[in-house]
Amino acid sequence: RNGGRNLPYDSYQQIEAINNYIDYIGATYPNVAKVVNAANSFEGRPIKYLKISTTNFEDLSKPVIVIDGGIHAREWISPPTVTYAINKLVEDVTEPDLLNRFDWILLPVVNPDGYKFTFTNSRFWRKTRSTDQSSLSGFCPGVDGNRNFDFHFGTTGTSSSACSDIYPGSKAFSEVETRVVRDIIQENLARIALYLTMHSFGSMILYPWGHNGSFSHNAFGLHVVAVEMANAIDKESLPNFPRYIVGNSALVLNYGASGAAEDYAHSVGVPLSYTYELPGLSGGMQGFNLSPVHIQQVVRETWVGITAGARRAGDL
Ligand code: ING
Ligand code: ZN
Repeated sequence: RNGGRNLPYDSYQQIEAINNYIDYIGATYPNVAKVVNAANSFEGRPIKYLKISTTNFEDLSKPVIVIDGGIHAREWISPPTVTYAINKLVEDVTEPDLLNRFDWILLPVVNPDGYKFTFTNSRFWRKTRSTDQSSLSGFCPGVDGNRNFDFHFGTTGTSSSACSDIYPGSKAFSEVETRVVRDIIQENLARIALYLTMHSFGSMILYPWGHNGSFSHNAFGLHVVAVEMANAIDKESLPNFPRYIVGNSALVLNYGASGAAEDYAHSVGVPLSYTYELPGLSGGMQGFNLSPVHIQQVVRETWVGITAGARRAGDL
């Protein structure tokens, strides 16, 4: 499609189109965008992200903002919120201060194998597609990427059955897909001001500690910035969209979950670390099937939330 030039926002985005778009951006805007082919997924698909920087990541005083999406395969509204952020930072630059003040790392699809599988085989697949976890895993492939991080691994909100949707894996970072996120965080740790991981659904902005509902040393800052992001989104939102709820992950969801990306990033020192639960507009599995007519609205209002968080993180 157009040499990768345009991604649709009136239908869901295929993995091949997202990868072509990332390559197109890197080739067309080499002064601000660098493609990183971080690794190949379990099934051999590239896991690609963009480093967006006016100084080629050489000004070590700039804060870094990291946003990932698509760690859970069926949450289709997540990747377009990240590709739209790429568009707003590189192509349709209406807020140049955001490009100048920060370096950005944008990873639209952490789990390309699972994402592909939801288009070709099984719409509500959540996990990765790896099969090397245990003897059982040949029958039940896949690991929950958002239980696979190394923080209180395998303690709460997980299942030791490989067939479960919340199977955390045989050990922390068993999955190449989560290792890519880990390495991004580790390589930029000193400078990451804000980490966002995009999920659906529920219209929530969640912060650590997700494993047990306790509050971190930075709970006040986490809460204040979350409220500001939610307020910014709600100002752009529509009457038929629910208002965003903000709070500690385990308290808001009413379940704790260990090994989540949000907790890992915060535990290693990222001061502001959040899970976005994007809008679903219906309950049950249909919440993952947000009608494509709503993609435009969600990506636009989510970008407003991201910009509010970025500006506040840059001021702290
Ligand atoms: N929700 C997250 C999940 O992995 C979450 C919620 C986030 C729990 C952070 C704990 C910590 O279950 C979705 N939709 O995946
Ligand atoms: Zn999720």
